[in-house]
Amino acid sequence: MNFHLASFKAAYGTSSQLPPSTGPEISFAGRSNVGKSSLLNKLMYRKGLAKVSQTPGKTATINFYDVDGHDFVDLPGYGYAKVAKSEKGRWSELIEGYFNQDRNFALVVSLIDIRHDPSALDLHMVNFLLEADLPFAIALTKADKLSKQQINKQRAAIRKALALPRDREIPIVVTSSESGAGVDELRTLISRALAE
Ligand SMILES: Nc1nc2c(ncn2[C@@H]2O[C@H](COP(=O)(O)OP(=O)(O)OP(=O)(O)O)[C@@H](O)[C@H]2O)c(=O)[nH]1
Ligand SMILES: [Mg+2]
Repeated sequence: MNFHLASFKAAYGTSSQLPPSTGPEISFAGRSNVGKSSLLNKLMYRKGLAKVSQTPGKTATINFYDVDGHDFVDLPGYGYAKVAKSEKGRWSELIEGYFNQDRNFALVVSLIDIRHDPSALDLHMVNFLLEADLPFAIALTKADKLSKQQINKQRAAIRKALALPRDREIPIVVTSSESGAGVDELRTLISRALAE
């Protein structure tokens, strides 16, 4: 699979506008500002294809990208406290609306900031993915901000907090969109998920 072959496809503001899956798709979920759009750009070898911002809440629509014939889906971030209540409702409608559809989920990449313990919403997301029995992987983001020792400590702490079941192999990838760490590993996971 050639991740260089990437282009923007479409943006949707409500889940009812979403077209049915055209094939197996790869989705990126995580709290606002965790680094979803940055990681997508890194995966696609593109600097500004997905819009990145220091201000949380940059991605306010569901954005579809075509990567070598496969849909990659950048979801709006959850849990941004400063967003107006009406916007929060619209966002959760978008995220829940997306996941509640009968879509062809090949892999959900659930992003969690490696510097912090998972938030209640992160736990909610992971529990939903487990209960819905969707294929997913955890990407721990912003690893460039920690030392090697801190990375190992946080990876273990987050794994414990997520209480992942032993009978399902949920990959946890340590990533950085700054250094590119873990990005190839994630490409391999994605390619494999799409080949299944
Ligand atoms: N140091 C460092 N900063 C990062 C990394 N990934 C993202 N950032 C920064 O974190 C901020 C948010 O990144 P985005 O990629 O826009 O995050 P997002 O999850 O798409 O945010 P929303 O669209 O608001 O949900 C930006 O300032 C990025 O430059 C990383 O791996 N390392
Ligand atoms: Mg974004």
